[in-house]
Amino acid sequence: MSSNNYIDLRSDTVTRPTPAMRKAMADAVVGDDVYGEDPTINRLQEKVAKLLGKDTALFVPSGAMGNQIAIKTHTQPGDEIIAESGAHVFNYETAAPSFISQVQVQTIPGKRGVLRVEDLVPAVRSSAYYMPRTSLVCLENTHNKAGGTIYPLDEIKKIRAFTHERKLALHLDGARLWNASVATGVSPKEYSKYFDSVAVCFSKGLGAPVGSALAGTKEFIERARKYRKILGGGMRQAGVIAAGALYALEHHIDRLKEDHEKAKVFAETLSSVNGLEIDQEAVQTNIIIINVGKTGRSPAQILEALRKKKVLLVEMSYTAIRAVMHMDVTFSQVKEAAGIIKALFKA
Ligand code: TLP
Repeated sequence: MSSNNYIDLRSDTVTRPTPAMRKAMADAVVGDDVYGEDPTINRLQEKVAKLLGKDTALFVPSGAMGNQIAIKTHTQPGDEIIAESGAHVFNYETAAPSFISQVQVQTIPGKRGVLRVEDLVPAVRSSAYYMPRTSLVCLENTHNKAGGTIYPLDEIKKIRAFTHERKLALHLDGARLWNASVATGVSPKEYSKYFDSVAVCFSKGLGAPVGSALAGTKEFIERARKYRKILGGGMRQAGVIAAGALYALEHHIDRLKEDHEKAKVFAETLSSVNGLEIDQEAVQTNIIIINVGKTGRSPAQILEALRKKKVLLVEMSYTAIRAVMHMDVTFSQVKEAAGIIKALFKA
């Protein structure tokens, strides 16, 4: 349950470990992972590699670190990478591609977060010496800023064929890949098959307190391990947190469908509210983006009014706010929150 009687829908990152997860963490067998000797981390990495069908995986403290290590490992300074305009790697990782990897990001607006191969073809630079070298394409599944939208597998396959032909690396920000998989029935392994590297998170919908992983070939992960150390992500007896991630993978994937149902209920309740606009077709998993541009109130004003009623949402853009469903809110809290928002716009 959310603390202080707030219904906290700011993110699926706000969950607290369950008693059973805490027990698994307390009981974890640990060792020094900088020596590769933490059995729980090794078990987690093996499990993730298997789930994603990759040679190997690397435990990292955060999703941002997983993505940024991937970008660093795939590129050289002065390169250009391509991402959708709303991509997390571009918008919410504090300009890390330029700060850490010294690459620039070419962004292309997609439809509901999805870039098609036709969008990529003209974006890849020619080999003229004065052009940046395009070296990497990053996709996001599910797509956060677009509202938890799912990348169609057919489009991923086409993009893979294209990037392969043009010798570009393809990275997946799969922070919420589990949500995409539960919603479509397409396995994480099938989604991952088309990517050179995949970053996944355990601390979003799966409810673990900390942790993400980056998966790829043995050679790729060996180089990535060096960058993890450079960035300060070489941890010691971190099996304590890896145990939470393992517990999450073993127990919390299937239940994501409940969060998707909550999102539908929430979005439908708000569909007829004056001034609020929700792209119902974009509500495919656990995120709802509400456009408030026509309410005459700013996101900040709306969020403040909701906070007073003990409902927390977050600003997503100049005209939009976001609600995210997760395991620490009940169906009745979700209905209550939707009712409070509805009431706010009746007056
Ligand atoms: N996203 C957070 C915020 O940064 C917006 C959230 O509350 O949704 N990729 C995607 C698609 C993400 O949504 C996030 C987190 C990350 C990467 C970064 O993960 P962390 O926060 O673990 O670095």
